Amino acid sequence: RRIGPAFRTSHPLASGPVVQPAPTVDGFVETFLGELNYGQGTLLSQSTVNDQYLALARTVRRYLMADWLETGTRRRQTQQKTVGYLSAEYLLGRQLGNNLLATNLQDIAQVAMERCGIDIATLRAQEVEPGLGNGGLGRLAACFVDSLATMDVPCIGYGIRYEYGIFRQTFEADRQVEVPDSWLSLGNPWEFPHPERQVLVSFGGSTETTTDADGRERCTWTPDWQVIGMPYHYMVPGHRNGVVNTLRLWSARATQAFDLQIFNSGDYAQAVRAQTTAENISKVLYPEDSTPQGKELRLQQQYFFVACSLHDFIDNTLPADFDLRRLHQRIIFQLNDTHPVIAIPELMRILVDRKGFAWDEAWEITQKCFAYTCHTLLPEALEVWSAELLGRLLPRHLEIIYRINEEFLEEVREAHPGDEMLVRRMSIIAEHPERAVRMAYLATVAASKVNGVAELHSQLLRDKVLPDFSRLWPEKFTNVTNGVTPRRFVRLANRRLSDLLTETIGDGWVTDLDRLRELEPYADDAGFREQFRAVKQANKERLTTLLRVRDGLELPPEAMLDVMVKRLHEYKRQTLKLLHIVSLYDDVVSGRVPAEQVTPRTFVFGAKAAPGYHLAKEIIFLINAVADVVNADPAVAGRLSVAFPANYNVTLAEKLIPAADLSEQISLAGKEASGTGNMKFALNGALTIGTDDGANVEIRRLVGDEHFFLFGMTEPEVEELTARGYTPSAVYESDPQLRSTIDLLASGHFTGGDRQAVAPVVDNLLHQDSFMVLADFRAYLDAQARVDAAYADPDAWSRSAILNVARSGYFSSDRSMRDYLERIWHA
Ligand code: B1H
Repeated sequence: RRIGPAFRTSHPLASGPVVQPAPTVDGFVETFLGELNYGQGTLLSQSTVNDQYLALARTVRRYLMADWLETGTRRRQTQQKTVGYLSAEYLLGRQLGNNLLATNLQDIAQVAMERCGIDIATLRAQEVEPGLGNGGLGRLAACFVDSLATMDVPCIGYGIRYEYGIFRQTFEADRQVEVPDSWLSLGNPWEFPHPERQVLVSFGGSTETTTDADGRERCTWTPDWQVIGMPYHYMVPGHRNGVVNTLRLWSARATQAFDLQIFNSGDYAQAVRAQTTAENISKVLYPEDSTPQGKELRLQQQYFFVACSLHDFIDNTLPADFDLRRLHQRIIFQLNDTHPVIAIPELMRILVDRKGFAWDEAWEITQKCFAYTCHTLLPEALEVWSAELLGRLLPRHLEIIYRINEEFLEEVREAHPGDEMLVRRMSIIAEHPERAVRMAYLATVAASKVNGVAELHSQLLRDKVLPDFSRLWPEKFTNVTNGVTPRRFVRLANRRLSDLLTETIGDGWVTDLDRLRELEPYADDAGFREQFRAVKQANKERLTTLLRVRDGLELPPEAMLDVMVKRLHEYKRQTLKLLHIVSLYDDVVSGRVPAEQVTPRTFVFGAKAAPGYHLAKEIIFLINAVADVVNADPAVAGRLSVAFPANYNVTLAEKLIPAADLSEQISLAGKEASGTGNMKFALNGALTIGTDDGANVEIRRLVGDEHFFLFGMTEPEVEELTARGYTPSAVYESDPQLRSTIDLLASGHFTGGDRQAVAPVVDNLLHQDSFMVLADFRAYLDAQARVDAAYADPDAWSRSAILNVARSGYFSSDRSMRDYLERIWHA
């Protein structure tokens, strides 16, 4: 073993305390200048903004290092059960601000930078956020590791260090254009490469089964190519508690053997190309949210990071003599959706082929070591890998999956003799349209627990997605409603609100969000409401300034800020929002409603579309086209404006959410597993207009019906309409306002007369409308009218907004972690 402490002596300095810089302005300045001089090799007078940013980041890192090392030592000593969070995505957001907050160095750093003649805001803006995720699922993983560190729960977050994260979105002629996100190009001060902890991962080849002298069958897998996994460690600091956990992200490197083979054949250029093939594995994040593409490279990514992680924990983290029969006492691997599910046959392979366990014993251990979180209800989002591909890439794993399935189906036959239909339905292996592995079924069979991410979702998961499984093993299924970290999404993103909260109820809420309840009485305090409104107004002004500088948008700072930010997906129904805007505009330009009667509103969209999702890209185009015309039309000037800042990401979310008055959560009921943006808005004092879907259900129950604008069909109503047969054109015919709205869109009014340009979206709405936008249009407009009426009374609105904040403490990811600990991890 190349790893392990090289220095195991009892030398007095061997494990001595780490020298930490003093948490004073002087100490900070000295460390910062040291980092500039010795780390960046420059002088303050010569340094660039990037030099200064890197030196500042490395300064903050120094304040975390002692705690990181101490946490590591403590974890090794106490041997507590660890959460191994397996996730293909971590959407971390910028690190500098978060780490300054965690170390309580915000003020010191600011003064220290001033003393050096530097505006710290400029340095903050220099950081490119690590966008190693697509949307909610990746951000959830980031919130969870934050909470676990804050709660001092041992956790290793395992994932992939993509060289390119989610693409940067730009607009050209109103259409989305993707630009590679080269987030590492200016240096990454937050990561620690550990080449000594690298791991070999095998692919391809064939297997052979032989029988030992003692009659035991043994399988050997002879792979035909390998890559090296090199870990990069990231600090995950708890909030001011001296705890720093680790995020371990894997990067793929070519092996020398791999190059040499080809190199020896004399083709140098081919040898170098082969290196690229290996390193492609961690090159880029697949930008598909909700609809995974069955691409070979993606399966390589999945196996790559999972194989590295299991090996890392079993062979490099546990003591060398550890008895693996007790593995479940030291680790629970939480599977973040199906993306890491190949870890299940991998652990079986390790136990049976490498460690010599009997199958049954290995299976018993494996079942106790995994739990599975499902994040979707969309059938197209449930990953399925063709047996051909899986067998070609991971022949041994496919054999193991077949055996797991055989034994599982025996169990089904025993429980339900004679029901071969049931056996076929539950099989991990689908036979049509081709033989393929249903990863969600594999996860469900192997896992000790299966959870959905909001109450409604967990119910539908049991009833609609995995009904046979939930009948067979009712106790296996549970719910853990998602949550968000109040550190990043309130304390950091909304400093003004945070200060007001802390002045009013103390600062305990940052790590105990239920304390926000203490705010309730202040909803009736006119003075407090005034202060609360001033916070919102200041946040709006900050946003208006940002969008002016960042996107050249000119927005009125006084209007109601109506925000819909999330991935672009038909089921989320950005088109419903668009129809609302067009109908308001139509009312005015057609003269039906005088402009003065329209509540001034600024509509803000933020959304990336998967590059191959054509209809989603057409919707983006149409939103931009409508924005251009509405913003330029004097008929609605000062009343309606539409902003679609490009490249919505965590950084922009932190600016947008605190400024919002109205949060749009308008998915078709039964489609959004949870949503987490909905929670962030409520916690920042926006009111929600939403359907009865995902976590909206719980938000509404907690904040109260009177403080939530509910509309639209319920999930059973959607089912019923589907069964009856839904005809969107009939809805169009029957509602004059809808007709007028769609006709205006279709006329080419927003596209310089080009009717062709709007046809993809309009035709789809009229003739397909898979997510029933037209069916909910009337209810949505009525609800929006209620929003206008409510907004007209600022005191009543502020009261509702304050109650939204006060009653949303439940949506802290700290609470989610407590639920996982209690219901699933028992750690
Ligand atoms: C969610 C995904 C997802 N559900 C496939 N599923 C992906 C699926 O790269 N892929 O192939 C990526 C992501 N993401 C979201 O998870 C849900 O839609 C939200 O409702 C939920 O709030 C979030 C966190 O649970």
